[in-house]
Parts: sequence; structure tokens; C-alpha cells
Amino acid sequence: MNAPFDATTAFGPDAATQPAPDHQIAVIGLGYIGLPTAAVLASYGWDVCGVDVSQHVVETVNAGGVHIEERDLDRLVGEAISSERLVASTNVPAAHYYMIAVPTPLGADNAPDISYVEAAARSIAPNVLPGACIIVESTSPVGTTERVAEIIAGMRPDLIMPQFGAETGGDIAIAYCPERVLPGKIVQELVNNDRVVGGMTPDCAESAAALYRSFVKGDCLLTNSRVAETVKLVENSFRDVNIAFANELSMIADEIGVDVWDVIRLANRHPRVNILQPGPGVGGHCIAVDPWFLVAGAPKSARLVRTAREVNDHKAVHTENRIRALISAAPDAKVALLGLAFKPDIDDFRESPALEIAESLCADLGDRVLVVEPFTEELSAGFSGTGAVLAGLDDALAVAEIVVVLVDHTAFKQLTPADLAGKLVFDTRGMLKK
Ligand code: SAJ
Repeated sequence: MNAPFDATTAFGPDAATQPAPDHQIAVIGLGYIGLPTAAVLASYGWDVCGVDVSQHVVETVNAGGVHIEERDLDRLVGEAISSERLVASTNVPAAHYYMIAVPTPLGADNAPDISYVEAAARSIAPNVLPGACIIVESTSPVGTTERVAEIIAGMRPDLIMPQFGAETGGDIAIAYCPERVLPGKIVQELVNNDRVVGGMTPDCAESAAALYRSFVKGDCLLTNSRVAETVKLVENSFRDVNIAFANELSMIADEIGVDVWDVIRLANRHPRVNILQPGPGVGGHCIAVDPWFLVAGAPKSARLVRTAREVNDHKAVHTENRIRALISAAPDAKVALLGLAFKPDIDDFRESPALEIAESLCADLGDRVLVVEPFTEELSAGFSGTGAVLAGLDDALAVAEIVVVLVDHTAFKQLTPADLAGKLVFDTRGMLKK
């Protein structure tokens, strides 16, 4: 475990001849998690090489820029690049710590696709040295960390791998530490949240925790890798199930003719009731995806988790049907659709029910629709040829007789009853009630 580094490739101009000291980190994947993590690590004095397969991403970061919108990220990356603590590359260097933060999308039949994690492990293997620690942060099905060890073992028979469940590690450490930061608050939560650090062995967990303790103000909670993998899936499934309850309530309320927002507001005055908010469905790359990983691991037992996913997906269909019914009641009216992002005040449109609903509506009604989305400068390809236009809030309200709130962006919360007087309004977020 503690054998010294003798790297043949490391960071910097003399990389080929320099050892990789224990303050060097390679972060594989410069996306929503990897880039903020790389920049935060650099701000805490680590020498970080951010690795991405995209030349565009690498060039943008090396120029001190960002390719994603996230509060404080541009400043942090700019400072990290100027201080020369962060460099981006398409190649994986030798490093003391490797952090894998690549996507784990859903494959066919909602099965997890860990091919990017596997590719990252293959890219690390050639240069990894005794004493290094490989940490997987990507949300992953249970057993992925052991799969990483299997890949490295296959490519590096010279290294002794840690064995899951053994008391001590091998030549290298391998651990799982799930990211759990909220988009929109990533930089703040990276430092302040508690972390669950799961090692293949207790030594592996200690080795990974040493990295997190250097920049995390929250607690580092040590466990094994399979528990840590499960914890991540459970966190997002917990939220999905609870949102599904709110969404199901909203559909029940529609059917029985009561106001769901009043029901939830009043029920939540019970000391042990805390119902979440219904919406047009659940979006984003996490909560709409990760529960399926749990279902894939235990398809017979995960009945509630599967049903919650189905309820939340169905809520988007239900919402679209209700909007269509409203629109058909005023066949010539212009329609303002407010918001496309997957949640308020964010420029992330991944798995967004608002976007899916808007695209579907515009395919039929495009020339009647004005889309208002302060977090984009142009409508995405799904709107092309529909005739729908991107408009400012005031311009859209000036002509639209029907207004649909799909996302409760702060910019929309200023709307007053006077702004909407005489219009047909459908508020999928209960924004106007709050
Ligand atoms: N939503 C509702 N009603 C609510 C709350 C949320 O409809 O009451 C919807 C949102 O509009 C959005 C979706 O749910 O479409 C997800 O939003 P979110 O804010 O609940 O969560 P994410 O996807 O932005 O981030 C989650 C977080 N997980 C948990 O809160 C358990 C975050 O901490 C994770 O790091 C992140 O997933 C991730 O990367 O896994």
C-alpha cells in the first residue's frame, strides 16, 4: 500500500522523468461533478489534472473557461488555471489519486450503462503505480467498484489488488465515494456536505478519506464500497419516492376536484408530515435515472421504487394532457410556455419534463407558442421547424391568452395577478399559490 511512487509519466513539462508526488490528482471526466471537484481541489492546494475525452472541453478549461453553468464555477476554474494548480488534458497522467466522475447513463430497458466507468478504469491502468488510490464518484450500480478493480487487475497483473471485504488493501487502494451535491449549489455543497467513503477494504477507505478530509468541512463517514454504492442510489430513490407521492396526490386531487396545493400546505402543518411539491414530472440526470439502478439490482423486491419512477414519468403525460385540454378550449389563442429547465434557476435541460412537454406541444401547435426560458439563448433542435419562438417574459405575456408555468424560475415569481388578468393560466408548480 505505501510503496513509493516511481512514475514514468506525471504532470508538467518534465513529466516523463518525474515521480508523481502525493499531492497530484487526476480527475477523469470534466462534467457537472468532475470540473467543480477539480477546481475545488486545486483551490485547496492540490495539483489537479482534469481529463476529458472532449478536446473542446479541455481547450475551454485550459483557457480558464467553463462549458457548463454553475454558480461560482467560472471564477473558481479561472483562479485554478491562473494559479497553475489545474490543467486539463485528454490523456490520463500518473497521479497519486484518481477520481472517476464520468456519466453512467441508462442503457436499454433502463439497465445501467457503466461503459464510461469501465473505459476510465482502462485509461488509468497503464500508468497506475503502487501507493495510488482510485476513487469512483460516478453514481453506479452496486458492484461497480469491484468491476474497476477487476479491469485494473486484468491489465496490470504486476499489482496486487485490494480484495473486497479483506482487512487490508493491496498495492493500490480502490474506493467509492458518491457525489451528493445539488446542481445550483455544487461548489458550496462539495465542501460542506458529509461524504460517505466506501473502501474495498478499510485501508482503501482510509486512503480515500485522506483526500476528502483535505477539503470537506462535513464529516467523512467510512464504510465499504458496496454499502456506499447503495447509499447513493437510496438517497435519490428516497427523494423520487417522496416526489412521486406528491405527484400522485396531485393527480388524485385533479380527479376528485380539490386543490392539491391547499391539501399539501395544510397536511404539512401536522408535526410528522412533510409532503414535497408536485410538478410536471421529475427531471435531471440523477433522480430520474438512479432509482432504476436499484431496480436493476433487485427487480423483484424494488416494487415501490419502480412504481415511483413510473408515477413520476406518468405525471409528465398527465400534465401534457391537461395543458392540451386547456389549449383546445381556446383554439386560436397564443400560448406562453414558461420554463424548459429541469428545475428552477438552472440551465440544465437533461431529462427535463418541461422541455419534453414543450417540444411535444410545439410539434402540433408551434406557431401559436411563445417559449420563455431565461436560461437559454436559443431553442434546442427539438423545436426546429415547429414555428415556436423564444420570447422574453413581457413580450410573451403581451400576446398570449394562455399561460403555462412549467418551471418556477425566480424570474417568473415576480408575476402578479394583474399580469395574468383575463388569461387562462395553468401552473404546474403551484408557483402562483406560494
Ligand atoms: N422536484 C419536484 N418536487 C419537489 C422537489 C423536486 O417535482 O418537491 C423535481 C425537480 O423539479 C426536478 C427533480 O425533482 O425536476 C430533481 O430535482 P432535485 O432538486 O430534487 O434534485 P437534483 O436532481 O437536482 O439533485 C439530486 C440531489 N439528491 C437528493 O436530494 C437526494 C443531489 O443531492 C444529488 O447529488 C443529485 O441528485 C445527484 O447528482 O445525484
